Amino acid sequence: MIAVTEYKGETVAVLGLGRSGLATAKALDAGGAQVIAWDDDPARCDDGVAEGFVIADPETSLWRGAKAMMPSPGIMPTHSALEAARACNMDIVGDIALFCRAVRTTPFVRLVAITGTNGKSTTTALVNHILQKAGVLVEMGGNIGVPALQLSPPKPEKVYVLEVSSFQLETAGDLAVNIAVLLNISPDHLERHHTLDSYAGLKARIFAGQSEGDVSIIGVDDLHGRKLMNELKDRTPVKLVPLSISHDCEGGLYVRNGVLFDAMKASAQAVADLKTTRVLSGPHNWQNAAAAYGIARSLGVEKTSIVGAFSDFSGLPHRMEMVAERDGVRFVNDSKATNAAATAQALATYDRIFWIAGGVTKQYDAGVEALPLENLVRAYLIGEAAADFAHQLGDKVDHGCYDSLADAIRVAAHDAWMEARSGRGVVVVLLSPACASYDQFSNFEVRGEVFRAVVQDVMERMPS
Ligand code: UMA
Repeated sequence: MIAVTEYKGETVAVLGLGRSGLATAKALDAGGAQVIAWDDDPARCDDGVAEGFVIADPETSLWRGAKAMMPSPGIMPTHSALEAARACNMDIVGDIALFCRAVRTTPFVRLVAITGTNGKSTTTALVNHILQKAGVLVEMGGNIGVPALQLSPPKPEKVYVLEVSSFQLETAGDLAVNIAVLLNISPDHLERHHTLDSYAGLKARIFAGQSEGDVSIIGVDDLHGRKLMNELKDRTPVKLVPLSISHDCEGGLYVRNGVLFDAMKASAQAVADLKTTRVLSGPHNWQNAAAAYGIARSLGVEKTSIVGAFSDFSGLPHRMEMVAERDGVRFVNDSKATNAAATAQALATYDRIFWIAGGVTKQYDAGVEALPLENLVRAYLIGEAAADFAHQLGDKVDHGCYDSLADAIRVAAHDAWMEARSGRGVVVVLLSPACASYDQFSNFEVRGEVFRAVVQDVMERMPS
């Protein structure tokens, strides 16, 4: 745990006592602050009491006396306690800002922050893997699941790799990290950020506070990335590294036909054929690999060491995770694909796909009609979105609607095994919902676990 000392002797208010809220409360308490806390879920307040924190309703005067408020990332900016804090000019500071300010005081600590709509977890995990293999003292955290303030204390030369979400960027202030990465921007979380422009504006905060000697890596394959690159070009002393998987980039990193080129310092040099790697072979991962390469090179890791680490990176759960393969049928869990852009990547990666999709659609997504449907053999539709997806697929793709994920998996597995008998190579049963999970599951992780368990059950019941 990191002790946050900047509020020593002051009263501070922690709003939300989930993973990041509890870690924040403990870090502030360890640094000598008087912590008052609240969660709208009484069970979480009980967790706070068990940890020894003072629990007080934000409506009480105790909160008005606080020096600062620390809201959890999942709490909407319109929450009444946040509105009240803004009304009385209270500082509102998120855990990522507290973390960066606390660890930066240790000499030679280096901070890497990664954001983007898709791929940020994979990139974060890949950087962590590369640095570990290169013998660098490294730890990763943030949106990837381990609250930043729960990481272990800083040591000179230690590298912290943070995945940072748009929610966290709302309260991150000037992060001033050594290396900041924006992978891509496509519509997501607009129920909270309202417009794509405001979402993109938040994402751009990843670069806030950077100065000479720092590095900004910017994915320029979408309009917002390109716009940001142009804006920063003439007004930052930071080293700007454009990154593309669609065109060659002078002074940057790019992937052409699966081959990663490094043009950061000198003329472009081919450094790795990503197509030959086990996990990073699909186009969506080329962007992640290129960004991870740029980060590791900027930290002084040798090219050969980075390329070696690409080969044995095992990927992340719920992101195009191969969970089983038998008799020509591969089962892939891509439960993390909660929006159309993420699913589009998965559909472009495999050839003959038995596709399980559905859940709660994001209103602003273009819809399944806009997805690359040419590799689909059949679609198995579930959840709230099933009827709408069925309507959109029409007679373009054979499809059926199912009551549960388990039903969809069983029928898809049967159909896929029938198809695999044709002997034309591996077919894929792919869970890539293009939807949020909360009509059927508490989160995408639970949905992915159910997929794994049902696939396991189907395999066990198969005659050998
Ligand atoms: N709560 C309230 N009032 C509200 C809303 C929530 O009191 O109006 C309370 C809940 O009762 C709960 C707590 O706040 O006890 C939950 O806080 P939270 O939603 O911020 O969840 P944490 O457990 O603290 O997890 C957060 C991130 N969650 C979100 O951003 C929604 C986790 O990202 C992150 O891994 C974790 O901190 C550690 O840094 C998850 C996520 O879904 C993976 N992120 C989104 C995404 O990737 O798309 C952004």
